[in-house]
Amino acid sequence: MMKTYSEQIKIVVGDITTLHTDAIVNAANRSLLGGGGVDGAIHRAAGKGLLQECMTLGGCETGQCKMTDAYNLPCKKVIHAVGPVWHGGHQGEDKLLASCYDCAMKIAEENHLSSIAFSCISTGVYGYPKTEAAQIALQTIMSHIRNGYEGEVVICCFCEEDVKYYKDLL
Ligand code: AR6
Repeated sequence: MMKTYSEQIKIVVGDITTLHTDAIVNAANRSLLGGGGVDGAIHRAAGKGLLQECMTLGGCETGQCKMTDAYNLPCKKVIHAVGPVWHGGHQGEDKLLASCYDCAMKIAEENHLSSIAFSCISTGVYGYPKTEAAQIALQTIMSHIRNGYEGEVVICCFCEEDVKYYKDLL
């Protein structure tokens, strides 16, 4: 059956730590040792086991991802993505943000994950403009769907206002 891309993409509002998808994508920093925002919420909800596993990973480069178990979270896996800090847009921020989504989708494909939920990487403390970030997120996700990813992709917005950036594009 033919699918339109947006049938596989769902936008939800809420706390990503409550989602039961195969994986959730964290907006982490290069240390992978926790922080504020969604990263802090994920570490608090997952419990100490997550930090212990993250300590074995040796950090992660900006634009890349690493996957861990989910411990006390209701999802099965956590994909930790390190988004770029926004410096005005002339330091390759767009490529680095696209690379985060690309890397997370590749991990989902390689591990046969049937659903993946993204937080809005870099759009909090890291200051990435939300319209541009939503465009990059959807373009990258859609290119994976076009190339055969059949699972469900959830975009988890933390507040209702953020939904419009994605809805307008879909
Ligand atoms: N569920 C879903 N989304 C959330 C949640 C939650 N529980 N909490 C916040 N958000 P941010 P960044 C949204 O700042 O910009 C951390 O300290 C939030 O509204 O968490 O990539 C890391 O350790 C925003 O839309 O991540 C890094 O040091 C989005 O998540 C740094 O912040 C991302 O905001 C990463 O900054």
